Amino acid sequence: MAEVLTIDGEVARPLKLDAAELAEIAPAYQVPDVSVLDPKRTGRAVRLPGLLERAGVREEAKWLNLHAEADDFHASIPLDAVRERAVVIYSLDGGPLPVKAGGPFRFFIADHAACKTHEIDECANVKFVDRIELSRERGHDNRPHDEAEHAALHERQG
Ligand SMILES: Nc1nc2c(c(=O)[nH]1)N[C@H]1C(S)=C(S)[C@@H](COP(=O)(O)O)O[C@H]1N2
Ligand SMILES: [Mo]
Repeated sequence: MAEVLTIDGEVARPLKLDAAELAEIAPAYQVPDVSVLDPKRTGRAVRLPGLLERAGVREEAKWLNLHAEADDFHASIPLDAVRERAVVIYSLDGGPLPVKAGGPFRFFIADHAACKTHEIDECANVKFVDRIELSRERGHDNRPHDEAEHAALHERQG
């Protein structure tokens, strides 16, 4: 089964898109090389507004809930704060984005703050994201919230 990214919640048209369908989103929303956003990152990405437009995001949507079923990691962030600078990285060198790069889909916020310094921090760059859920209220978030938890998470990630 192809890997798909679900976009649902406060949207007119819930979507399930695979990498090929993400690549078909209008060129204006494509970022062919994410290193332009962060020199340490590679791959092809699509800007968040391209996804929101396809899904028909509702006015009431205020929070973006990023879910990674693979390792049960979740972040809930205010939509307006990231709308114009968030992307989903979905491909590398013409193939799928590898798991070791956070694939098949990786949420990425340009100019994110350092870990735990803000709601919009590096920890919200959710790897293996399989569902982007729009909501009116803040949703489930299990990002590490103290130094020890965070160190333990990074230890597990290697
Ligand atoms: N699915 C998932 N995404 C995740 C994490 C995680 O444990 N699981 N860790 C987060 C944290 S705490 C950080 S700081 C960044 C690290 O991303 P990097 O390994 O690409 O630098 O990924 C974030 N995304
Ligand atoms: Mo982090």
